[in-house]
Amino acid sequence: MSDGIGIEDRAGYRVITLDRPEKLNATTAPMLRALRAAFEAAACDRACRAVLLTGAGRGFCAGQDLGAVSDMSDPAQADLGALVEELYNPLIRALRRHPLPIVCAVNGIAAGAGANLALACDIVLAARSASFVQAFAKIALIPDAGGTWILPRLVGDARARALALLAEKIPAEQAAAWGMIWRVVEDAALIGEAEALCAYFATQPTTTLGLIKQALLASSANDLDAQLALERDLQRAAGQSGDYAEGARAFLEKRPPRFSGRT
Ligand code: T3D
Repeated sequence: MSDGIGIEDRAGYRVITLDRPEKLNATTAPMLRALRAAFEAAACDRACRAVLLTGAGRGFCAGQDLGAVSDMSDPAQADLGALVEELYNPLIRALRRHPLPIVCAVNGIAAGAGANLALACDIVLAARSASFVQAFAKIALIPDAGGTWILPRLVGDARARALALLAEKIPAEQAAAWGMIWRVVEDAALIGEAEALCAYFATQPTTTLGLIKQALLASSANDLDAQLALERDLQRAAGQSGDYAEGARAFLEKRPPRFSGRT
């Protein structure tokens, strides 16, 4: 464990665990820096082909540690914008632009920036007992960590508005029914299912999965023509990979493909 996170290597993937269970893994500056560094290191490690993010204890993440925000006595001096710019924005960018699939196992409450950290991952599984809350308005803040960008895209404008303005806790099943997350899993099965997903990704065409993420990220800003042009360019890159040759060959030979990952 270092700076409130744990890092563990498995065969073909890495598990990153938010590890301040006594505070429901509320984030501090060292923790956010360590988290970003861990994701950057995973991106550079050729043996790592997926990342699993989860939380220790009964919560996933309660957002910013409100006790760690410096001077609450003089709000006029506080610059939360600087904190967001230094710590949260680079982390969310790093997740969305990460070349590897990121699976998030939400094991309990995901609140504030903790909720949006989970939603920035590629595939979000949540324990049946987990819940999500855009807690910000309850403390007179706005949703950050990409919340105002990703929520309307995931659940539509009407639900995003209610979630942000009311700051009501919603259960995992509701989140899945609204398309906010991929799937709800029984509590006892959560980690096993998330690990199985990462183990599956560790056998897949990693570079191409990164290109798929790149295309999906760009689609939110592109018009159709720009997106079609991007698909052309990325497909050219995918088509020149050894993994495409292997995938097509394996199909024709009626056998499972053996993807090398980063070719
Ligand atoms: O710097 C900035 O502020 C800008 C960036 C903002 C990003 C944000 O994330 S703002 C939103 C911050 N998060 C919140 O407002 C959520 C606060 N927490 C809660 O509302 C509740 O704790 C939960 C709904 C998440 C869970 O409730 P419950 O009843 O299951 O647990 P609890 O008893 O409230 O919490 C357990 C412990 O964790 C408790 O500590 P204690 O009393 O046992 O020593 C509680 O104080 C601590 N804790 C929970 N959340 C935070 C926290 N400590 C510090 N910061 C927290 N965010």
